Formats: sequence, C-alpha cells, structure tokens
Amino acid sequence: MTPTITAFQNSPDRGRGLARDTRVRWALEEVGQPYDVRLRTFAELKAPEHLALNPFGQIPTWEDGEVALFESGAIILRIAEAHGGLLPPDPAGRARAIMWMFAALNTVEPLIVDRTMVSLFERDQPWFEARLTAVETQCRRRLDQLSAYLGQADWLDGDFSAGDLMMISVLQRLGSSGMLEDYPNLAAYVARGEARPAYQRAFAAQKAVFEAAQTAV
Ligand code: GTB
Repeated sequence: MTPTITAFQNSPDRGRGLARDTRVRWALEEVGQPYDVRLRTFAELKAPEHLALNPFGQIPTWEDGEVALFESGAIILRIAEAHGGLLPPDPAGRARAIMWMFAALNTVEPLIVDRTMVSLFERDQPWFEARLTAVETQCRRRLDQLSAYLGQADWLDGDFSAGDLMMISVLQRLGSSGMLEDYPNLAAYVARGEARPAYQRAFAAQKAVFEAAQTAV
C-alpha cells in the first residue's frame, strides 16, 4: 500500500522546506518509496480526524495500512527499517545510525528550535538581546562539539544514513541565523545533504504545495 503522510496546506515557511514533512519526504525519496500527501489546514490539524492520528495536532503523520504514526523520527525509522539504504546492514552500525537520529532530535534540535522561537516571538521583550545571546551560546556549544566530531568527514559515521538525514534536517533550521557560516565543515555537510537528488526531489515536492496554494489565491 502506498503510504500517506500529512503536510501543511499553507506552509508557514513559504516553501523553504523547514516544516518536518520535508525530512520524511526526503527519506521516502532516498529509498524510492512513492507516497501520497494529505494536506491539512491549521484548523484541520486541531479537528478530531487529525487528532486521532496525532494527539498533538501536528504534521507530519504517517499511515501505511499496517501502522499509523506521528513524530518525524518514528516515521523515518519506519521507512529506514522497511527499505535498504538508510541504515547500515551490520547491527552495530545500525545502532549508531539510530543513535545519531536521537542525537539530532534530542540533543541538537531543541536548542535550535529554542533559538528560532526567541528570535521570532520574543523580539519585543526588554530582555530580548540577553536571552538571544544565552540561547545562541547554548547552540554554539553544541555546534562546536558536532563540528569537532565531524571534522572533514563527509558523513557522521561512514556512509550516508538516516542519522545524517536527521542531523542535516535539524541544522537547516539555523539557515537565516548566519550561525552555520562560522562552521565551514557543518555548512559543507548540510550542502552535501541538500545536493543529494533525493533531497532535491523532496524539496521540490514540498515547494510545489506552496506554489499551488499561491496560484489558487
Ligand atoms: N516532534 C515532532 C516531529 O518531529 O514530528 C514535531 C512536529 C511539529 O513541530 N510539527 C509542526 C506543526 O505541525 C510543523 S514542523 N505545527 C503546527 C501546530 O503545532 O499547530 C515545525 C515548523 C513549523 C514552521 C516552520 N517554519 O515556518 O519555518 C518550520 C518548522
């Protein structure tokens, strides 16, 4: 059965690919699995039909006839386990790739999301500059560590894996902050991921949703 994912009807990032359906689309493209997309408005995300799929009222979700899932990490693991190419065949390498998925989601993404939230929603607060400096310091500490680990390697652990897909998707959210420019190896790592044909197809697919919404207006 062709799996179905959900994505924003009107992407708030105007097709820049930062919403979390892009990483799921990317994983699907990497393994060559066709998929359907059900687009949701913000109101629909909070309606019973969608809440039955994701109690937090968010995208992305996943249905494949056997299981319905939410959480981009769980969805990408499902895809990676069902197909070759995103997890190494040896058990230890596979465990390490999954570790990097968790590291991206638990150890790196929260700091980057925090920084984005502060810069978007706390700008008018009197303490904005001090708070931004504090969250950026936290981010930089993680980026220093990640950059030191990656060094000049192409990927985090041998061949490209779901761990890289997740880490690159997370780092992309630093985009407009300019912070990645201070880490040339991480910037090159993100660019390497974005140059993959599977990423290009995923990006184009999510962008097409935004463009279709524009022409419909
Ligand atoms: N932990 C979950 C996962 O990994 O799947 C988080 C899912 C999540 O945050 N979904 C967001 C959502 O549905 C969309 S991706 N939000 C709607 C809501 O909560 O009501 C987050 C996102 C949103 C917008 C931008 N942007 O505009 O740049 C980027 C990322």
